Amino acid sequence: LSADIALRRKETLTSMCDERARMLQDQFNVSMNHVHALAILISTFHHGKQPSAIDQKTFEEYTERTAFERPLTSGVAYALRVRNSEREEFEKLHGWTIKKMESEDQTLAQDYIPANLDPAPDQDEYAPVIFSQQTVSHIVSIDMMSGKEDRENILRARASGKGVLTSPFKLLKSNHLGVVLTFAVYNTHLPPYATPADRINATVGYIGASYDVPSLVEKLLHQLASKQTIVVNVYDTTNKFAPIKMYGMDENDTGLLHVSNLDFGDPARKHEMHCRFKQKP
Ligand code: WA2
Repeated sequence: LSADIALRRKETLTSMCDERARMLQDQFNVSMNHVHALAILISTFHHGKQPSAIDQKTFEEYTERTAFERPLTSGVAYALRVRNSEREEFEKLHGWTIKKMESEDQTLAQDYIPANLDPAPDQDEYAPVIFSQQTVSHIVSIDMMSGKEDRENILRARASGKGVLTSPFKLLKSNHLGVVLTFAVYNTHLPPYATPADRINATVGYIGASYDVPSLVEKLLHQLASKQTIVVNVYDTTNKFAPIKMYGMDENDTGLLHVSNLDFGDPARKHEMHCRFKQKP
């Protein structure tokens, strides 16, 4: 194989991989901006109005009609911050108890419904989902602080005021790995220099979006009709010694590999796209 052809092959792989990585990153960024706007919508029309202008029906209709603004997401939901001292009143008002997030086998069961879940055990505070897009209605009433990944996201989102991402984990009622994006909702308009303590104090709830990564990346790559040519894998490389595969088959070595960086907007997480040609030259 001449050096000239080899070089051209390398350039082709680089540009195909970079293009796909940029598309994925851009679509992720577009969704993130819209989820951020939803946090402001909740702050303005739910917490900022007496009585609230948003109920489950309004939220469901609005999020369904604006779903095109959030490519790659499988659903959005709003969880309210509830202190233990407010729990009884909250539960009486809603007519249901705050539920504990349950084990995988329980949530994968065909007849799984939140009403069958156990009540959340006593905690200082909870984050029960009160509004949801219809696609994730199975998380209504579940305390999002009772799930490890969701809890970490909530704590980091409210202290930082930024959109934050979980590591890949198995989402409820899904067979694949996904990630959750969280923005805190505050009861006042906080200045950029607000301290973490100010932010934690002013927190009233959390808006979150779930990304079913395999099916959404698949859909994106499908639009490009390049699947005969290259194999794409997406990794969470936050821990570079233990990367987590979020999308793709086992990489089989066909020689040339190109790695494109992916920036999903949370500096605490690192992601990469790995591309290879399907066939050896
Ligand atoms: N949304 C959908 N499926 C899930 C999930 C989740 N979290 N966690 C596990 N499976 C309401 O950060 C607040 C959404 C959490 C937001």
